[in-house]
Parts: sequence; C-alpha cells; structure tokens
Amino acid sequence: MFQKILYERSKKINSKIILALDVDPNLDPSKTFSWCKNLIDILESNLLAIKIGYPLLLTQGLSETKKLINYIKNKDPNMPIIGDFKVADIDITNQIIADKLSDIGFDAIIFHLFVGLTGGYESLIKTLHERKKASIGVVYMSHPGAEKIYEKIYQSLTIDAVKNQIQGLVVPATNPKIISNIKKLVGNDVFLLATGIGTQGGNINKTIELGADYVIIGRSLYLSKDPLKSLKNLQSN
Ligand code: BMP
Repeated sequence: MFQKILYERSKKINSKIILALDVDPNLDPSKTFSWCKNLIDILESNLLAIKIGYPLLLTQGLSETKKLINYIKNKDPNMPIIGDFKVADIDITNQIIADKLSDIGFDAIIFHLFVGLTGGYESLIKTLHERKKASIGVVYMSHPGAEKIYEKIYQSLTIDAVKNQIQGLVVPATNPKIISNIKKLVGNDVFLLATGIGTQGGNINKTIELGADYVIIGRSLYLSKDPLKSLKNLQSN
C-alpha cells in the first residue's frame, strides 16, 4: 500500500521531500519538457515522490505529461507520482476524473474534502482504491486566507476522512498548530503531506517534528540555480 511504499522509500533514500513539479512561469513553454527532465535528473535520487498538477499539465498538454511520467518511471520505476488536481465535484464527475487520471499513470490523487462525503468524495475514494491508487485529501490549506474557511471544519473533515479509509492528508506547514492537532486525530493510520515549505515560510524539520510525515516543495527547488544544494539546505535547516 502507498503508505508503506512512501515509508520504505523514505528510509532507503533518506529523504522526506516530494517535488511539486509546477512550472517556472518565465520559462518558454516549448522548453518545459527538457526543463522538467533536467530537474528530475538532478534531484531524482533525493526525491521521495513527484507531484504533478494543473500548471504542468496545462503548459505541456496531456501527451507530453504522459511522456514525462514514462520518462520518470523508466528512470526509476519505484518513483511515486502524485496527481494534484484537487478534485472537488459531485460523485460521478469525481469518478470520471479519478479514472482518467489513473489511466495517465498517477499513483495517487489529491482531492478536496470540503465537498463532503455523500455524493461527494465517498465514491472517489472507492474508485481510487479499486484502481489501486492512493487517496489523498486536502484538509487545511497553507495560504493566509485558509484559516477563515478551514478553522471551523478541519477537525470534522479529518475525522470523516479517516473513517472512510483515506490514506493521506495535505496539511499546512505554515500553520504548525494545525499539523499537531491533525496528527493527534489521525495517529499513524494516515500519512500527512505538508505544503508551504521554503517560499511560503515553512520549515522542514519543525514540520516533521510536529507530526507531518513528508513535505511537498516546489519553488524553493525548481526556481533555484542549484536545486540539489537548495534541497540539502532545506533539509538541514
Ligand atoms: P511551493 O513550494 O512553490 O510553495 O509549492 C507548493 C505546492 O503545494 C504547489 O504545487 C501548491 O499548489 C501546493 N499546495 C500548497 O501550496 N498549499 C496547499 O494548501 C495545498 C497545495 O497542494
């Protein structure tokens, strides 16, 4: 299962870092594929997983994204690829999206929990698990405006998601108290992926101490002139 895959890979490569492979907005879009390849070549052996979402898919299109996933899998068949499409719709639409994303080759899909269970994400989890894909829900976001929305609901979102066999949750590295509260609710049953490290202000080691299992990092790595050095610096601070 995905939790075990992440745990074992993390131990083996001694890294808890998931690369958010978004795009450099200043890059010529026709160079995106080679830019991604270069970044992957540099960082691959230090990456626990790679997260791909709308920025990359919409910049280079579906067939190039599939090609990139194949490139990654050829290089490292065990590299987990997480699809971050923050799916947030009614059940039938969610199921179609989950099916199509599974066909592309993603190993896990991120979706929103705020849509609620019944007629919302309940059947999405079912579809993903039937397809042997991991389910990851966003329980509290990392941006400043998140508090107003999530403060009142995140605990019940967490409890419902755990009851419904969710495998992972996205939590905010920018809001430490929330991570420890969520950790208390989920124990070791569910893995926590923290976003908001580096550019958004979060710190890897503090975030892990509070209970996050792994961290998702984008700009601090892909916009760096020396991504490997930046990765090592982020790990040691
Ligand atoms: P960066 O490290 O460049 O801030 O990127 C963070 C990544 O995590 C982006 O892909 C962003 O879409 C995603 N993310 C986030 O920043 N906050 C959330 O609450 C949820 C996310 O998925």
